[in-house]
Amino acid sequence: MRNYSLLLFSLIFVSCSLSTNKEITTTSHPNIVIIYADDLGFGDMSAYKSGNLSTPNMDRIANEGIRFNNGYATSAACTPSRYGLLTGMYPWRNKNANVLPGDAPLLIDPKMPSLPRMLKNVGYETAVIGKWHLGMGLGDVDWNKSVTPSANDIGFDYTYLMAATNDRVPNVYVENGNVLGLESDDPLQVSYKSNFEGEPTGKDNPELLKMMYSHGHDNSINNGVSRIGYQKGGKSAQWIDENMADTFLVRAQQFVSEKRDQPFFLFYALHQPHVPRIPHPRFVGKTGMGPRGDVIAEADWSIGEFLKTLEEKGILDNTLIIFSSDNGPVLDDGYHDDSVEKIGDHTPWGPYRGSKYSLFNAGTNVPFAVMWRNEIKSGVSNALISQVDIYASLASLVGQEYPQKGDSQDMLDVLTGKSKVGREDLIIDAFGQKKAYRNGDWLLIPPYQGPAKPPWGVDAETGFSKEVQLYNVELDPKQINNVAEDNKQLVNDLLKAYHTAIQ
Ligand code: NG6
Ligand code: CA
Repeated sequence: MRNYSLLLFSLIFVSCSLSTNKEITTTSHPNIVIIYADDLGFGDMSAYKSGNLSTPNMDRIANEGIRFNNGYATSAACTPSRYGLLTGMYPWRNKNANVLPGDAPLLIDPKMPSLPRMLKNVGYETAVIGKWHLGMGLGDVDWNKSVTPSANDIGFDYTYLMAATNDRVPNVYVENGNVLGLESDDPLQVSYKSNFEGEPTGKDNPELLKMMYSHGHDNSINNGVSRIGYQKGGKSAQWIDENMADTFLVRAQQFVSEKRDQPFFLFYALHQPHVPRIPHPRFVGKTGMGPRGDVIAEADWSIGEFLKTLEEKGILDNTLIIFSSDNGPVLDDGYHDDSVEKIGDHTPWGPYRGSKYSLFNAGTNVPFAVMWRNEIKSGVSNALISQVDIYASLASLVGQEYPQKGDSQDMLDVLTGKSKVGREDLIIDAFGQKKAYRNGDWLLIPPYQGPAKPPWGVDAETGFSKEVQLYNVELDPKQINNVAEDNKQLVNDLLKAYHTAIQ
């Protein structure tokens, strides 16, 4: 009798755990991967057929899934867009959500709603690998100790990060809050105020540079490239830019291979084509467009290898992959890297006006594609969608709700191609948190006092003007005709709607 009960108990136990596993691996809980490029323009991805580069692996995501023509980053710069993506909240609601220095404290309050924590709470294993740029620690970080709070405190189980950008110190990898490869007799020091005595800089020691800066970027030197900010020591931990793509790829492959039997969420945050653009020698000269083109080829290859791993592990079909970029493209962003000289006829901004840092359309209308072979039929969508919607949409997928009134809208049916009706409107912002409003085909830029170009020397248009601007992005993608003057009533209506939307 006793044995019989034991058997019954074991059977119930086994079938319960099986059914739990089954529930978790069905269509409601696919693996989720966000592959996020850094400064990749609409026209840089060949699936959009508006530039000269070839990106077959990025295109595969679009061709086997859905290519969004009106997919937006929340901002024309990195930190704010990442903030919007991970919190479901427009970044301009937080006055600190601007491009951060490499020693900034963690920007996302661990008490805020966060995409990784929402997924973790329903059983996902979560990881972020690659560029972070959302701060870590509480300020005044001691890089020689465990840095906390960090990405691990907002819901990521595993984190392998570049703290800020590839052009900002510290130039080290931080794994779960710990700088990798440090030696105790050579501590790492970082400052954004002044140099450490005796340390070379790009400004004073240009003879040590393998790539010359064009504006900014003349502080501490690592791997023959001067950066923004000062650092001393930690030599054994300093990264080699040429190996960065492989370094992140291997971790990403390892994570999905290890976690293949359970639902996982990976935020794979590529560092390309942000400056300094330094591809592995395997990719040098691949595109004839200089380093900017070559690092895009390298990013594309990395995506291909990553997809291959998912395929080999038998999990590609049930992995929902979102591919996008944190902001629009830029050519010379601070280094002489031939990005201007070798651009030829290529149009990183696609058919649009603007770039990174711009309220014009190309600043935020970025590559956006979603693939999930088990569930999504391939196609093209013109629905208006923002990266801020990813939170609520994925919450809806896994049976959760966005926990408070946020900006994120549930676009699950749009993401999966069941609906072509996207958002009615959205807000974008450019540097200094200046906002613009897209509603239908209209892009409204309210009047601003700010400069027409960012003040630090980059060749970009902010889109700021003292006059109100109204463009029909569909009919006039180059945003040549400001039709505000001829459509006063419409401008008033849109301004009213804009003011309601930013409440
Ligand atoms: C700017 C940098 C630029 C880039 C950008 C952030 C200078 C002169 N320019 O301040 O090179 O690093 O910040 O880019 O310092 S982002 O994609 O991470 O937002
Ligand atoms: Ca960026």
